[in-house]
Amino acid sequence: MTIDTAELLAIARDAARHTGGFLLHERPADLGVAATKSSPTDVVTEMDTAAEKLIIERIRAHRPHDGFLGEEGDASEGTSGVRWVIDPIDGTVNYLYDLPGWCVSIAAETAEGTLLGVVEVPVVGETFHAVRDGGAFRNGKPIHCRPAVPSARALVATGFGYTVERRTRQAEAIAALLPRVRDLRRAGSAAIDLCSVAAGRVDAYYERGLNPWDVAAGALIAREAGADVVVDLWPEADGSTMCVAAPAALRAELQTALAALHA
Ligand code: LIP
Repeated sequence: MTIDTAELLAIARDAARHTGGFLLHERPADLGVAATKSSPTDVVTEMDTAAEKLIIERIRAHRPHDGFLGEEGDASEGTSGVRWVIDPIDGTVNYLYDLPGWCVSIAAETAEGTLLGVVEVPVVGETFHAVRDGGAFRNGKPIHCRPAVPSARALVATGFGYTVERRTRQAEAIAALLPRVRDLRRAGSAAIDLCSVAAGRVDAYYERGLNPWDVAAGALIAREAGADVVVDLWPEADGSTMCVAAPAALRAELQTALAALHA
């Protein structure tokens, strides 16, 4: 079946823009926690659920035979060969606290992998997108990752899990890493962190325990911006893997350092 990538990108951008506007302008002043997942701090709000429903409705209106995988539980096999991977709010805790670091992340994948990705950051009015082999863009302008620097000069983004066990290990690793890099940043959204690598706003990003919807769009955008991105490193018994994104030479150096720190 021939896939019209331009059509899919237009649908993804429309859904991300529309949902981003809904989340930005309709956020209840008294927004609270509607449910929790892997721990008491792994939260879901009513807006996460509403946004995922909105995205799927908007896409399905154009693409009734596609499949879906959403963070908030929407999962359906399609018959078209296209599956949409959706994080309706990446950076949910930031959204809950009315901090700016949240986004809508939408990717379309086929049997060959991720075909396109859109990351909409409404509070700052930025839309990142990429199509496989088509480059990466912010608000329609090409973006590229920074040239590789030695890790001692690298500004490194990372994130933390929600369980005490994982956070204890992550704290030990980051305590050892901090003196060996320029500095660290913790934005609270994997998709935004990956887009920051793509736009040259950080030199590198790593995090263990991400879900497919956290990385689907951002990993393609970072790759299309010239970064090396690995998302399935060092699988552990809990099913978690490590994601590392950076220009090739720095990615290799950072990966070696993280391995030595048992991150
Ligand atoms: C978030 C990730 C972030 C991670 C947070 C959280 P969510 O996803 O994007 O990188 O550090 O703990 O998992 O839960 O906001 O969709």
